[in-house]
Amino acid sequence: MGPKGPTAAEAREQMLDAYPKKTLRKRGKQILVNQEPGSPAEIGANSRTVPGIITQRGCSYAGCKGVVIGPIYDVLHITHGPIGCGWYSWLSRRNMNKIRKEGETNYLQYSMSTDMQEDHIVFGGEKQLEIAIQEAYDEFKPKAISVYATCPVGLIGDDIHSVCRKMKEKLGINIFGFSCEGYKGVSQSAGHHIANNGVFKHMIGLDDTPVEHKYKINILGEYNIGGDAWEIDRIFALCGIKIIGTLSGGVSYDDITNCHMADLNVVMCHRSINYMAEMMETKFGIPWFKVNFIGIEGTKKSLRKIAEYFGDKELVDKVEEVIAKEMSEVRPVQEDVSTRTTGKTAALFVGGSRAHHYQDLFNDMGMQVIAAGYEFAHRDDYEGRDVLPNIKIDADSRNIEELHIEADPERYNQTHAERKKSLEEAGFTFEDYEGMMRQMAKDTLIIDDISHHELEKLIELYKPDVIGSGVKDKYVIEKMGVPCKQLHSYDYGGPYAGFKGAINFFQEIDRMTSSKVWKLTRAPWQDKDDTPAAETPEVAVTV
Ligand code: CFM
Repeated sequence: MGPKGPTAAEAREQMLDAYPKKTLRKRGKQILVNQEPGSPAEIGANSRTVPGIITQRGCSYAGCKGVVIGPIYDVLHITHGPIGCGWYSWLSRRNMNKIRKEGETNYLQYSMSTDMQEDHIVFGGEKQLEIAIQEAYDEFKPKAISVYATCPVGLIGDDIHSVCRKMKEKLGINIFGFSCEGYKGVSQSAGHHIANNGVFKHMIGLDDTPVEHKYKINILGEYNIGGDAWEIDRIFALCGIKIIGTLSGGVSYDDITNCHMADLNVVMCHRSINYMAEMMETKFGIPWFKVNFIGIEGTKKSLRKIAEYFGDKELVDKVEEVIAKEMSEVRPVQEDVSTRTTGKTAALFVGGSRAHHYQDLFNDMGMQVIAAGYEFAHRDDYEGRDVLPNIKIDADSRNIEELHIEADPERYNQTHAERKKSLEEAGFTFEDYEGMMRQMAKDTLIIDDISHHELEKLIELYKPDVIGSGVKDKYVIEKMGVPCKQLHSYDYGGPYAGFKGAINFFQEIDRMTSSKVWKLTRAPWQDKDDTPAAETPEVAVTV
């Protein structure tokens, strides 16, 4: 059963119809009708946004400081730039954290900035940065300080890296900088790559203390939004698997410096951290594969794959026991909710991985995703990693450093590499991301970097029962009478990962899509006579 309304091809036509020729050609490559899921078409992803069409994208600084490194709670993060960049990246993403051991520090509630003024822009801001690092050190005595360049820093040419090196030597703590000027690349995705490079160069591998545990893993690309990482921690603790580091949700500096001691990396958000997975494998021989803990089917599959990787019967049995126990709580909720949600429709436009991951959760409740797209993902996140060799490198991507990594002569773990080889021979897959399009049904719409015009058209044509998106369009969507679930911040809710998270999500989506309120609301322009009153009524104003 397909959605009510025009065919996907007709809807695509109508979305493109309003555009001038050049925009139409460009957007035409970014709006596709999904073909047979086994053979995804080429999508024009990771290209520059057409100015003026209202994108949801963020900047490179947001991807670096805001997304990947900012959540490390005991590194002191200093934004080198005007105050606005620091302000807007201050706790606006719900990467939650709590102190886990006594004596630990959490700096996440602070926003540190060099507060650049006009004279710093004119005469240079390096001195100001040096003063800021000294002041921060004197006040907090942190283990490490990271510095982030904003647009003006790149424009005037402040050398943040030499200031960091100088202060590192002077203060004797780890201090490093990121050239993540907002304008680099076409979106926050560039900032992810810059962050991965910096974490790898300045933190990974600094602490070789062995970790005694039979099953040691890292979770890469999980940022603990709304407490997701805590739910994943809970499940792994039940299974008896040790997580050394979750990069970078609720993670400490020490966890990161020691996380190369893991036997396996599992990747949640492929977009933001695939670089790290690859670099860790090349240098330390740690194999990786993709997982998804959003959705009960995804969670079960991911847990089973991890158990299979270790290959111990004891672990395989334990994982099955945990799944059975958890499912006894999830199943009744799923069954109840599904009686109301089955057959309903959703559309998802989020970031670089959630527009895919959340399809699992909607499928768990019998809902159909009729249209989906990322804001800033690349072709591999849509079409699968096998297209990687065919992706053209353009000027915007060339801007970002590719680190040349080699196997560490002493620390490369041959045993892991051999285990990987033998498992592969038995049909086990590593480095495996199939992308969004293979999972979506034929004739659904795939829309990259959706514009407000296209989103409005989509609502007008299909009126999905719910849309998963972000704050930039939440209220536009709701004014059109469709409930919107923010899938970046979770609207103050969550967790949605794992088993308990699925229960939360089922209940919330059920409430949102079953509520009658959406049918009762009317936007002013929907009323026939919505012309403004001829006279403004007098209002008494008391001062
Ligand atoms: Fe990865 Fe993310 Fe996402 Fe992302 Fe993000 Fe985010 Fe996201 Mo908002 S790292 S790509 S840059 S899963 S902040 S936790 S929700 S856009 S889909």
